[in-house]
Amino acid sequence: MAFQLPELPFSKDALTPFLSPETFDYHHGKHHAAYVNNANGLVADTPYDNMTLEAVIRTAAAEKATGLFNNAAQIWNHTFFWNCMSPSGGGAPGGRIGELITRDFGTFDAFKKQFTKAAVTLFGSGWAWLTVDESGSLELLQLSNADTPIVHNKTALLTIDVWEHAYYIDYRNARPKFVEGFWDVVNWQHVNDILG
Ligand code: MN3
Repeated sequence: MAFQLPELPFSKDALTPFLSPETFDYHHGKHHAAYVNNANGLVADTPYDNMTLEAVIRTAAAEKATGLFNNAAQIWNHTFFWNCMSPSGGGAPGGRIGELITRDFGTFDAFKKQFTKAAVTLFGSGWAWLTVDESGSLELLQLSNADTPIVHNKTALLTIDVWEHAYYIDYRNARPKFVEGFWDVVNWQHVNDILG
């Protein structure tokens, strides 16, 4: 079963001016697509061939199959990232995630500052994540390159891609401006759906 590039959950002009259609042409149409094509090439005619994407990620990590892990994890991370944004998103969260953020970070502003800092200060390429562990505690993670909460036994709730390819077309080198704009599109409904 070959992996497929998922459709974006919004039209590629839906998040303008935060992100331009050109960014999605490259980020989804070329980068995400390349991870799908690379992973399909690497699993073909191997024992990985019939595994789910999450099983490929866990197994490749355990077997130190670095090339496959990187491409498979990047498929999953990008699909998750698209679902973290919505043209009707932004603002302060309600529902369960609103309650958990208040419980674990004190205020939404305090959470926003810490998540922003994790995203802005991550050195090199990677992802900032909000996760929840088995005990139900929220935790921020800075993960480099393709690393993913799946192999850290955390459930992903929210992420921002801070690889340069995520923002260079619209913001050049100004990662902090990109991260600032993210708050206007955060899809809190998606986070609450995960929490059930
Ligand atoms: Mn990316």
